[in-house]
Amino acid sequence: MWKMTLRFIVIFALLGPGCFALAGNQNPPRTRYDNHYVIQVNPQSQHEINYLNDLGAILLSCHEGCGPTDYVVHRDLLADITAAGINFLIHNVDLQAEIDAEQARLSARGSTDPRDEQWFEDFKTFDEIVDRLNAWVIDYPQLVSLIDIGDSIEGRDIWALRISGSPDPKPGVLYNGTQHAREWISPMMNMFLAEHLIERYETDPQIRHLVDHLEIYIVPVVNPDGYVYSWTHNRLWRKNRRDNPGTSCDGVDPNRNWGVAWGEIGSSGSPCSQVYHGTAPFSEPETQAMRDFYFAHPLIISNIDFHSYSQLILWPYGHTTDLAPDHPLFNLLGVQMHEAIELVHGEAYDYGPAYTTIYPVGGASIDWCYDDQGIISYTFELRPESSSGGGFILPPEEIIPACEEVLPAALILAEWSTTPVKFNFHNGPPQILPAGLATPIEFRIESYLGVELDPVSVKLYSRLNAQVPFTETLISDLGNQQFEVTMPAVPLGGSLEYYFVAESLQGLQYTSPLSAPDEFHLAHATQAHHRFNLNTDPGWESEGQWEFGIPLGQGGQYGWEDPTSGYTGVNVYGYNLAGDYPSALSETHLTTTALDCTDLTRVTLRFQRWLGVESSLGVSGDHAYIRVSTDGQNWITIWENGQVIMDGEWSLWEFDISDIADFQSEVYLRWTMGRTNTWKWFCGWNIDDIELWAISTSSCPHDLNRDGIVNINDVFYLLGQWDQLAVPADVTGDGYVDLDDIMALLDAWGECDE
Ligand code: 0X9
Ligand code: ZN
Repeated sequence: MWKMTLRFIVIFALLGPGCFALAGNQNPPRTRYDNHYVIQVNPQSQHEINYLNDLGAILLSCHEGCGPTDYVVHRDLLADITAAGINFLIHNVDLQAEIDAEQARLSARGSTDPRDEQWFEDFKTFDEIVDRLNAWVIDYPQLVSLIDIGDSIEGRDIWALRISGSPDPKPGVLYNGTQHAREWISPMMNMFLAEHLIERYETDPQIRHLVDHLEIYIVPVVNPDGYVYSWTHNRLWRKNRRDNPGTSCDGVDPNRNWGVAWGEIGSSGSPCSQVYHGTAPFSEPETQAMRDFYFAHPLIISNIDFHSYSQLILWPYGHTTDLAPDHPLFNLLGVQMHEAIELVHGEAYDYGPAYTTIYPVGGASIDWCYDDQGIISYTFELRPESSSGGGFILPPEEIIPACEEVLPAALILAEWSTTPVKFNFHNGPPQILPAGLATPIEFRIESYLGVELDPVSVKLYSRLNAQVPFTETLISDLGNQQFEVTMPAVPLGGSLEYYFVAESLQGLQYTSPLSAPDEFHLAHATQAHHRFNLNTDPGWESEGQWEFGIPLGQGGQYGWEDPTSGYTGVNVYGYNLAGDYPSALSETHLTTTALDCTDLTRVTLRFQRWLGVESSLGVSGDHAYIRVSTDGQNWITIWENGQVIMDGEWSLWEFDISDIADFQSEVYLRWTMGRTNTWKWFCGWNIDDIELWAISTSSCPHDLNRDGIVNINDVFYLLGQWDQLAVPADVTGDGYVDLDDIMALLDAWGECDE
C-alpha cells in the first residue's frame, strides 16, 4: 500500500512540474465570473451602449442597439449603471454558481459510449461529438461518410458528415453549428438532426425521400478550438483561438470573418472585441475551410447556421436594411418553419431579415452564402429565449425539446431543397391504375427561387410494359398551377412507366421524378380484391377507443376535428369517434381479420385517411403507425408519422405491400394509435374504404411476370426460380420448378393477350 502510494508520488514528482508548467504557461486558469450578474438592458442610445462597453460589461446576446440586450457585469458596477440612468433587469445574481453547477454535473459523469441512447441528455465535448460521428460511419457505411474539410488554428480537424442515399450528384443542403464556442446547444442540434436522418431512413418515407434526393452535409463544430476552450477555460468564450499579434486579447469572431460586407457595420477592428472581424475576409482557417467546402460543392443550395440564444429564424441581409431579392421565398419558408416549431412544444420563434430582427452584422456567413453563392441561408438562434432561461448555459433537460422543436424546420428547408420546382400529387404519383380504364389525375406544380414555368411545356411521357420509346401526352392547364392529365388505359397485369416534364421560361427542364428519364414512376394495372367500404362493420379487433360507427366531428383541441361521416357512407373506423385521443396512451391497435392473398400478386393497400396526430419527433412526440403481418404475431411497420398531421379532409393513401403480402394465405393489416405524450392531443385516426388491390394469378396462371401475356419473359422468370419449392413458377404444382413447368408454359404460349 505504502509502496504504491510512494510510486505515485515519484511519478508525479517526475511528471508533475512539467505538467504544471504547461498548465501555467499555455493553459491559463479558468476564467471565473464570481460576483458577476447577468442583466438585461434596453439601451436607449448609442451613448448608453458606449457607457456599458467602457465599464467592461460583457455583451452576451449581441443584440446591441436593438431591443433588450444581455450583459455580464460585476455587481459593484450596478450602482454606476443605475446612476447613469440606465434601466436594467437582473436575470442572474450568481453566474459563477451556474457555471460551477454545470461543470460539477459534467465532470461527475463517466465516460460516454458513442452509441449511448441517452447521448442527448447532456452536453458533449468535442471528442465525444467526433466519437459519435465515427460510430455512425461504422454503423451506417452505406448512408454516411465523414469529410475532413480543414484544420483549425490549433490543428483540430473540422468534420463534415455527409448523409446521402447514393453517390450521384444531387442538390445539397449544409447544416452547420458552433461558429460561436459558447453556444453549446448548437452542436447538439446538428447531431440530433443527423441522428434523425440516419435512424429514420428505413421507416420514415419523408426522411428516405430527403436522404435519397439530397446530399446532406452537417458540420456540427465549425470552431473546434473555441468550443474546447469554452469547456476547459472560459465558459463564455465566443471566438476562435487566434493569437492576435501585439495584444493579449485572443480570438476572431468567425461570424464576422466572411467575405461579404466584411469589416462593416456590427463588427469591430479591435482584437479585444467580441465581434473582432480579423485582419482580412477569410483570414481564419475555420472560415476558409467552410468557404472552400462551399466552392467544392456548388450543388449546395441551402444552409442553416445554428447559434444560440434568443429563439429566432433569421435570413439575409444582416449588413443592410435592403430586402434580399429572394425575400418572399425566405419569408414563405420562414413562416412555415416558425409554425412547425410552434407546433412541437408551443415555443414561438420570431423571424425576419437579420438586420432588422436582431441587429446589423457585416461579414456574417449567411450574407456571404446568399450573395456570393446564391444559397438560401438562414441563421437560427436556438433556446432559450433570453438569459433568464439560462442564456448559453441551457439546463440539460431542455436539450432534447430544443432540438425536437427545430428539427421539423430543418426538414422543411431540406424538403424545399430537393428542387425549386415541385410536382405535387395529392397522394404521390399513382402506383396503381384501375385495369383497362383511362384515368384522369390532377396535380399541382409549384415553383420557387424566381423560376417561372411555361404551362404549355408540361408533358407526360409514358410507355406500356417497358416497351420503348416513351410517348408524349399533352396535359391540360387548369390554371392556378393546377394540371390534369389522362393516364392511358393499361390492361390488367400490365404496367406503365411514366414521368413528367415542365420547362421554365428561362429554358430549364424540371422533371418528376427528379432523376427522369433515367428513373421514372411506375404504375401497375390492378383490381380491387378485398374491399371494405365500412357501410357495415367487418368486425375487426379494436382495442381501447378504436370503434366502428359515425364520427361526430368533435375534438381538434389543437387543430382539426374528426369528420362527420365516412368518405363513402356514414361510418368509419376511428380512434375515439367523439373527440381526440388521450395523452399518455400506449400503442393501441385496430387489426383486420386475416385477408386471403394466396392467389394475389402486386398487392397494394389503399384507404381513405382522415388523421390528426402531433409530430412524433424525438422521444416525446405522439405516434401513429400502419403495420402488416402474415401471422398476426410479427408486424412490419410500413408507415409511421413524422411531422404534425392535421388532415381536416379525406385523402387517398396507397402503400405497395407486395413484398410482404403477395401469395400469402393470411394478411393482417393494423392501424395503431399511440404512444402519446402528455402534451397535446389531436383527433387521431379515421379510416374508410380500405382495399387491397392486386392481380389475381388464377386468371392467367402462366403469365408469371404479370405483364399480360405468356411469352419468353415468363420463361426467364421461371428460370430465375429454377429448382425452388412452392413458388409461383411451379405452374404444374408438382412441388418443383422444372422442365414440366417450361412445357406447360409453351402450351399456354400467347395466352392472356388482350
Ligand atoms: O452575432 C451573431 O453572429 C449572431 N448572433 S449570436 O448571438 N449567436 O452571436 C447573429 C448573426 C445573424 N446573422 C446576420 N446578421 N447576418
Ligand atoms: Zn452565435
